Amino acid sequence: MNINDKKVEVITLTNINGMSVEILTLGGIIRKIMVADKHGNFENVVLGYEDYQEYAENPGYLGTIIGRTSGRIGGAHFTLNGVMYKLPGNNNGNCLHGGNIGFDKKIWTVENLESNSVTLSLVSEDGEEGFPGTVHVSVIYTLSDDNSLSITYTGQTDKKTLLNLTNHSYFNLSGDVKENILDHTLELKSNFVAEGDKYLIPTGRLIDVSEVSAFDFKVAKKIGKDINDEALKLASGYDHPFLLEKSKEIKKDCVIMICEKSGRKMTMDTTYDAVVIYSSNFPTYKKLVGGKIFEKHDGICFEAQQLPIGKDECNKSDSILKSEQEYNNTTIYRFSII
Ligand code: G6D
Repeated sequence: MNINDKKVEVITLTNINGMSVEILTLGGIIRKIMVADKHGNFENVVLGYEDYQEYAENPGYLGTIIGRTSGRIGGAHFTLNGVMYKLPGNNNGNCLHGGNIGFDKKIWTVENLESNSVTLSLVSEDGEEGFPGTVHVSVIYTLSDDNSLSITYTGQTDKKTLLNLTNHSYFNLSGDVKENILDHTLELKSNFVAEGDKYLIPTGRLIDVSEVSAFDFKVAKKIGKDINDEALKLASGYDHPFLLEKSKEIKKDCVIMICEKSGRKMTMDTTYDAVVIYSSNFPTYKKLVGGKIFEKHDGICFEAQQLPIGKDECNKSDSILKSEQEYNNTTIYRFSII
C-alpha cells in the first residue's frame, strides 16, 4: 500500500503457538502483537491504528522505531569534538525523537524475511536532521516459540555521532483495548527516575523512588494507584526515564506487567540502562485496531533506551557512537499467562 505517497510493505511474523506480529516498513512500526488470553483468545496487545493512513502523521509515534536519538535534547543542539550541531526544535524548541523526520518517518528496507523474523535496515546520511556521520542501522524483529518478541538494534557510523534507538509501542494486555491500563499491575526493577524540567527534559538529577511513592514500582502495584499524584502533574501521568542496572549485559524482567482479567503477563528484558515509561497521556482520539477510539491511558510504553541526552547534554556520553564502535542493543518483550 501507499502512505504519504510512499510504498509501504506489511509483514507478519508467526510462531508455532499461534502468536503473530504485524510490522510495517514505514518506521518499522509494530501495528499488532496477537497474544492469547487465559481462554486462548488471540487479541491485539498493542495500540495500532485501524486505518493504515493514520500512520501518515502518527504524532504519538505508535509502534515506531525512534532514532537517531530517543527522548529530548535540550535546546536542540549538542557539541562533539568542539563542533556544535543544530537540530530541529520540534518540541518546545527542544529536539524530540530525532527531529522532524526521524527514523519513525522513514521507509525501512527488508533485508531478510523468515516466518518468525525480519531484518529492517536504514541508511541515515551525514547531516540528516543535523546529526553528523552517515549511519547504517539494522533492526531485527524475532518472534520466538517461547512467545517473546525480541528487537535487536545494530549500527555503525563513519564519524562520531549520537545514536540511541528504541521502539515506541504502547502496550495494553486487556486485548483489543477492552479497558485502559490503569488496572494493570506493574513491577519495575528500578531505584531511580531521571528528574525532568517543565519541558520533561532530563536535568541530570536523579530521584530516589523510595522518596517519591508515585515512582516506586519495586513492589507490584496498579498503574492507576498514584497516577494522579502531584509528582506526575507536570507530565499528566508517567512520562519519565526509569534507571535500570548499568550493564551491557541483558537485564532480565526489568518490567513485569499483568492484566488479571485477561490473564496476560508481559516481561521486558534489555541491555539498555534505562526505560522511558509513558502512560499515553496525550491520546489522538483516532480509531484503533478492534474499533476502540484512542483515549488517555489506553496504552503504556516501555521505551528501553539509554538516558535521553537531556539538558546541557547531561547524558550525552551514554549515546555517543564512534566510527570504530558497533552499536548493539537488544530488548525482549515476553508474553505468558499467569
Ligand atoms: C509526548 O512527552 C511525550 C513523549 O515522551 C512521547 O514520546 C510523545 O508524547 C508521544 O511528547
